Amino acid sequence: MPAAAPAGTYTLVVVSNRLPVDYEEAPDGTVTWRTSPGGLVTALEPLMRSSHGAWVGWPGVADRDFEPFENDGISLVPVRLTETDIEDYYEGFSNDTLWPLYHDVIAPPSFHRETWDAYVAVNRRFAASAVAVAAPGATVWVHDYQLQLVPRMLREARPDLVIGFFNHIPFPPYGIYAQLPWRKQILHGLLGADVIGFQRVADAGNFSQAVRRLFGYPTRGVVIDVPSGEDGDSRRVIAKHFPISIDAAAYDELARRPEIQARARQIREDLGNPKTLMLGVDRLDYTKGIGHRIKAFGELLADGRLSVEDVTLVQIASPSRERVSTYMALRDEIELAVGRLNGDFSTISHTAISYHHHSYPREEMVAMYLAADVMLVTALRDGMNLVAKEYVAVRFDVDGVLVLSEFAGAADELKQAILINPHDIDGTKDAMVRAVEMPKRERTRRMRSLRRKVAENDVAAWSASFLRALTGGAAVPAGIPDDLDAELESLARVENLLIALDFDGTLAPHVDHPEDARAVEGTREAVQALLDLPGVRVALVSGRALVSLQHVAQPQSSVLLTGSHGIEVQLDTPEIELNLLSSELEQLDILARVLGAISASVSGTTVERKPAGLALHTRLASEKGGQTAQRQAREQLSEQLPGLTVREGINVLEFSVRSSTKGDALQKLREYTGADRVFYAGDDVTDEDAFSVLGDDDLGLKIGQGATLARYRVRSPKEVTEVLIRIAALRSGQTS
Ligand code: GDG
Repeated sequence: MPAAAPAGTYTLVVVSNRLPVDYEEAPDGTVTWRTSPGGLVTALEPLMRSSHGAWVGWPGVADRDFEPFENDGISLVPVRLTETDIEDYYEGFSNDTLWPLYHDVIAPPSFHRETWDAYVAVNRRFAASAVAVAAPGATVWVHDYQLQLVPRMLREARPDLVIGFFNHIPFPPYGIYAQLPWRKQILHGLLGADVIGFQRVADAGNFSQAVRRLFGYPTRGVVIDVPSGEDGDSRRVIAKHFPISIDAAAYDELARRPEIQARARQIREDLGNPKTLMLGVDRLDYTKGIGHRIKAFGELLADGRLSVEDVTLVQIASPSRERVSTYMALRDEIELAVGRLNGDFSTISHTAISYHHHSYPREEMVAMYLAADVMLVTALRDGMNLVAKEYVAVRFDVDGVLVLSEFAGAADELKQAILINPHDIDGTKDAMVRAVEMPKRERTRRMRSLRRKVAENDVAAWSASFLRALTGGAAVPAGIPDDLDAELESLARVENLLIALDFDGTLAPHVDHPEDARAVEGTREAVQALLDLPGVRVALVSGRALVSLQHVAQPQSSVLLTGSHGIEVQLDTPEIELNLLSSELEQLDILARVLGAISASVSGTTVERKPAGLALHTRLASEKGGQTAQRQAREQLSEQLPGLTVREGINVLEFSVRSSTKGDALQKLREYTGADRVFYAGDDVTDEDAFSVLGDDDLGLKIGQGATLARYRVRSPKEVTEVLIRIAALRSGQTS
């Protein structure tokens, strides 16, 4: 990101409903702002400081104008909300329409046209505030369901911005989403972003499905092609899961403090030192399954499987959305259930449920987590559930049992918890008893694995991976980064390894004439060194036609080849696999005629024939000529051959009669080689299709700048060759 920005503007702008500060006014009128210690602030604070960032949001006080100010080194830009805005946009549309709808309609959503109008108006206000402080080319990261229209509003006002959106709550299946009268407007709003982040794979999938059903835009894996103009242009939008996390080290550190451990002991003592302390910590919300938990606990006491002499349940229900009627009713319902249960089962010396309807300081929460033998997370639907992760992060003693609903996003990662379906009361009861009775060894084994997960993917890793996918815009330094080098060591050790490489821009620098492209010095030797090692296969994955790839790359005979974005495949035999239908051959003829005519009329453009399509190269044309040729090609072909696949590369526009991507090519190669792990390197947008099919264990390497799904990045083909040499050396044991 550029370091300098015009005065009053910022290169990174975060937009969320609430600013991360609380307003306090002393009786004498002095105003102070206290940083509210949310996970998001912790995640973004260092970045905000180092990259000249600002945070746009509502300061928590209605009907008041505040000038932008600085707090704890972060620039804060307050957005004004009136009492009516809060009622209609926040409590109404956000929390009484979107919240229940997105949480699988656990409570019935209300649909009111007036609250929708307020939602649009307030989103516009947030967008305007962000536009006002965003430097040219700035990155703007919008958060959560209250602001889903903001990405599109930003793009319309400022096409120069890089726009990200993260949805903290689930995205519902189409059958539910479709109920929303404004379903198209919301999707359209979100699709203004370059990257749309979700908590779970399933959420991103639901979103892509809604886009297909409502707009018919093509989606491939995590990539959505969104038409961006009249002339058939499209933008690539990435919709992918980025599971959020917590500052695990900070929780661990707090838990190790002697005063907090003393407090944990005190809590147990105050509760009469029960054999087992169970804990629930939630905002008082109907999505959290507090009622189900209480019901299961009550039945266990009634059945005599647990007794109040041995087990106490502490339930923290922090106050939330108290002016929304569903929440008022929920509070009555929960408190009635707690009262009944305590009336039935508590004794003078033992309380069955110790219930608390307040908020506690973080230190007290940590002490409670430490004191609890069993943590109950029984959400009926939850984006992630950070409480589950906090419990794990606190347990430095590697003890304690987490009972976790499979309907919380955290269940995708925390597989060593006891996973439950909270709707199944009998199953939940069995899980609770199992947690109480779990032997120490099993507790330790599970908790160790849970702790590893949470420590590895902490909130800093979360925000870094989101921003990496979003921007990737910073200048890339020369050499192999340290973290990549560390990962190469483990990659080099796997039994069956597939090294798949794009050619142009990855092994060979881009050149004016495609036939002149050659791999950088040392590449051939590096590839040979890899080919000489047992268990290693090397493949080239190119957009070029195979004949052209063979001509420029001159690969060794044991290199596997795929060309034309996976349409042509050559695997250990001289034959090239490719089948075209007669209708596809006819389409090819028309394509050749149209592009031939355009190329003849715009100087500097050339047409390359490919097995299943043609490419129009504009690298040597003037900028205007290139644009004209590409526009004419799109216009004429969208009329004459509407079903064609169009792909845009650097100064090249490709049309194919058969749709295939480098992702398809890579899948085929993975299957064929039976590789345990895959290394893929590429530089172009078309390589994103390959990165998108990589698994957690695989390694993606992007060459150069630009948004990417790859985890690592190097500057140029020279570094790629260095990486290949390094893998070969590590695998052959020629290095320490
Ligand atoms: C939304 C999504 C997603 C609670 N009571 C007290 C207190 N807390 C803290 C917890 C935790 C946070 O509040 C709650 O986070 P959750 O993730 O559990 O749930 P939501 O509030 O519904 O959050 C959720 C999250 O966004 C992030 O993306 O995980 O799925 O619904 O950190 O510790 N903290 C203190 N006192 C309390 O009394 N100090």
